[in-house]
Amino acid sequence: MEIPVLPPGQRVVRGWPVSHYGPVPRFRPDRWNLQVFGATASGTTYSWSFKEVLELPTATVTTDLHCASGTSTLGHEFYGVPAALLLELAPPAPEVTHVMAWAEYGYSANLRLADFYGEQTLMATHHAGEPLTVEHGFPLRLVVPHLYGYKGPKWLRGIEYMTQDRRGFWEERGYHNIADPWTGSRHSYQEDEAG
Ligand SMILES: Nc1nc2c(c(=O)[nH]1)N[C@H]1C(S)=C(S)[C@@H](COP(=O)(O)O)O[C@H]1N2
Ligand SMILES: [Mo]
Repeated sequence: MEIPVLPPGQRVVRGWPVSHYGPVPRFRPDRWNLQVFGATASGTTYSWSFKEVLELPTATVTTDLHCASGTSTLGHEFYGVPAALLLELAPPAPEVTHVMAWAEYGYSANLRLADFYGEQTLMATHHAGEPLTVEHGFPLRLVVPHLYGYKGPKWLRGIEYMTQDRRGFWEERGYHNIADPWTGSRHSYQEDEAG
């Protein structure tokens, strides 16, 4: 058996427990869209129906997931639309430095543009060959493998291009603005530490 390499302070839990704040939203295909808004290069807002999202080019990413509370789940195979592709389809203005990923009910997570652009960052529609379950984010979930789980909104609905940083849901509630698990950057009070 392969011994997993875990970020500091993490322990493996079996399977794939569900964890999030608040209720699970109901998917209404007729009302659902994915929007890219804020500082787009063209000044316009972009919008895709779920059917249109399913027609976009896809990639597969296999990754472990690390929750900032200290649990990790291993070997997830996600399939969906690379974030880098969205940046091509809806180019950001040159001044854009960060994005806010928005989910149903106002959940949000801010990311540096470079983290969103990361080659593993994916807007997943499928997990292990099956559509995501609603508890794990159906119809669309952001997966940012190199950051703690709170940077990956389930029930993703929008990407806002920002010309300066602004804190998202957990980042406003004591969690680290960058959320790098490999440096154990869990809490906002760690932000003034070197590195
Ligand atoms: N919309 C939404 N997305 C969310 C959260 C949330 O509360 N709301 N929690 C995040 C956190 S802290 C983690 S660890 C993962 C958990 O994902 P899972 O339930 O699929 O294991 O979802 C992330 N995405
Ligand atoms: Mo988490």
